[in-house]
Amino acid sequence: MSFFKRLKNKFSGSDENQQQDEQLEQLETEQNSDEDKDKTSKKPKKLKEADFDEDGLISIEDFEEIEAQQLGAKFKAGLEKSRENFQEQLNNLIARYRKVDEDFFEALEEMLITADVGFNTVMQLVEELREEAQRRNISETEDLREVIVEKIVEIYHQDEENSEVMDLEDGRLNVILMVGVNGVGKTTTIGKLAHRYKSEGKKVMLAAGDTFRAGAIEQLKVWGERVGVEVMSQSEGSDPAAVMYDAINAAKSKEVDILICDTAGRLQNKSNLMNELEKVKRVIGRAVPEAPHEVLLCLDATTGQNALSQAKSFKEVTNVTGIVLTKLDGTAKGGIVLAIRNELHIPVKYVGLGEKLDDLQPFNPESYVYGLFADMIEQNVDEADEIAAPKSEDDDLEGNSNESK
Ligand SMILES: Nc1nc2c(ncn2[C@@H]2O[C@H](COP(=O)(O)OP(=O)(O)O)[C@@H](O)[C@H]2O)c(=O)[nH]1
Ligand SMILES: [Mg+2]
Repeated sequence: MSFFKRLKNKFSGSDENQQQDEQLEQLETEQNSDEDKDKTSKKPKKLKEADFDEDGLISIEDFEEIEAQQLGAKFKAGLEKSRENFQEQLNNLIARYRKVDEDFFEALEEMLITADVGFNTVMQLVEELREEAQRRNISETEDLREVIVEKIVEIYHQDEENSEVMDLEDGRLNVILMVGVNGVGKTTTIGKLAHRYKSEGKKVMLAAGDTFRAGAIEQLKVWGERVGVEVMSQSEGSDPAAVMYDAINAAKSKEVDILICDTAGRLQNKSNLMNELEKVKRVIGRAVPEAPHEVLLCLDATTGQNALSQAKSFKEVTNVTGIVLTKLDGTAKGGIVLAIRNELHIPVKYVGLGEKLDDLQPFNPESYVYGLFADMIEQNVDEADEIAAPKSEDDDLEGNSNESK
């Protein structure tokens, strides 16, 4: 099965499912004007009575299938701006340079750099494309589409030591420290994470460690109420390390599974930030060995290369274990994900795809490239299928231009 076909089946459902669903829908809604049935707005697999066992449960396979499709839909919606940009640019390139040559590769490099993919990553990616094109004897740019997308995933996987998986374990107090400059989305992300872990059945607590910015404590409390988790706080201006200390003790005595700590985002003065973060980490580490288990750096995708330099600064002052890339929905330059991964060697653990509670999703390179190229992937697969099995055109051959009998 081709790479595109595998992605399409995984994230948007196989055509077999789709056809069954469409038949079902038609039966349900009688005759309906189906002219404007939008191919791009596929819904996740629908369950039928036969999919449930006698206990009313669905199989793990069905569950995973639905989950993948929901994830595909989320990434597709969140990356809409980037997708429009990427697909349009790539289509233009392919139309302009029909033959695979140096001019094409140079234009492709330029396009990817403009999309925030990052210089070194672009050089590596395009170099590998050159080799692959030569090895597979690809001479038409049209035939490079799939290779380009496949290479993006491959490049992402190269950095093996970096895993997207969170270091969270059952049976212990897990501590997550959220860091990043003002306005990148730390507090919002904490709310979304709390919602996610709580709905997974975990006992979650939040610590209002941003005691510096006016309103920050209140903002976290609002999230706590919305999600239904407890927030430990002290008054504005108090020592964040003291907030953490109290929060950890409370978390221990209440047998909390996951404690998520908010922090202030001052980067203007690096040595201050370093001292503050160091102290916070020390206090946490003393109370819970090995903690914080995760130090997540929040970066705002819409700030482009600026996000990269923020990451470099934070990496200098604290041991960042993962990135949360927020506001991917707000940028057309979704290539920043690749730059972060390849130039900083820190895994992207979550991405923010919108402002709703469930718009924070675990990062995964395949759902990412699906979101980035979904229409192109679907169109490509459909065309390949048509070539493999042309539709019966008997009606047309017989000159029947309409269905009237
Ligand atoms: N569109 C969008 N907005 C986001 C996302 N994450 C955060 N925001 C917004 O970014 C703004 C700043 O967020 P906040 O959590 O206060 O940032 P903090 O200063 O780092 O704590 C808020 O208006 C959030 O709604 C996201 O993934 N998508
Ligand atoms: Mg905040």
